[in-house]
Amino acid sequence: MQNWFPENVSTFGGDVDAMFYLIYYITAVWFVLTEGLILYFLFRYRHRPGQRAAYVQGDNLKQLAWIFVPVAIVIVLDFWIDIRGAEVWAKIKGEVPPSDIVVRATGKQFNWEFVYPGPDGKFGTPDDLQLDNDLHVPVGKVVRVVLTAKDVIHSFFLPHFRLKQDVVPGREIIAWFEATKPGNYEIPCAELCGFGHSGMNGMLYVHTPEEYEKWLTERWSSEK
Ligand SMILES: [Cu+2]
Repeated sequence: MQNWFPENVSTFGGDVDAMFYLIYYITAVWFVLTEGLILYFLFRYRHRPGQRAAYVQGDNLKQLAWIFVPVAIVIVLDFWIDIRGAEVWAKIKGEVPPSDIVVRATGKQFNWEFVYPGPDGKFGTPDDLQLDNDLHVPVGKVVRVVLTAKDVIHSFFLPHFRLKQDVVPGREIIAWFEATKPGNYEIPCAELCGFGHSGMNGMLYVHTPEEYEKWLTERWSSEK
């Protein structure tokens, strides 16, 4: 199953993947168990000449157990998934860790606008830098993304980071991630947002600390 996912390069990606595996294995075992039982009963109680079928109303406790025991097992398995899922949710969505970098990301038909606050660390000042579809971050740092949309609902998706967050006009939603490996990773829009939706695809450049410093220096010395 490992190969079904894109490579995980975020600090919390492993926790999200663990949830996928948990649900996958629980449903796989349950599927084999129930389908196996159906096949067994089909064979065991198949038609034989001269044998009459039993008339079962299912109204006594012994027969009702066939419903209630599986229901109880399913509820226990559900709670298992819920409890594990709540831990992962709290880690990713509950508390945003102190951030090293803050970027504003705005979804619009049909691209991502990324705004950096610049050396003064404040948005809305002349040293802000806006890039279309390109997001540059260093590896091993907590990046806080302030998400909003200009027109319709979009969805900020970092498949390699197991991060997906709806982006809603009129709201500012905080997301965060920390990259574990330098490289280039896609930022598709994961919410059908119009005829150009499929082409709405940004690129996340995860740099080594030295590369990132170099990028910062080049950006703010040449353009400002
Ligand atoms: Cu979109």
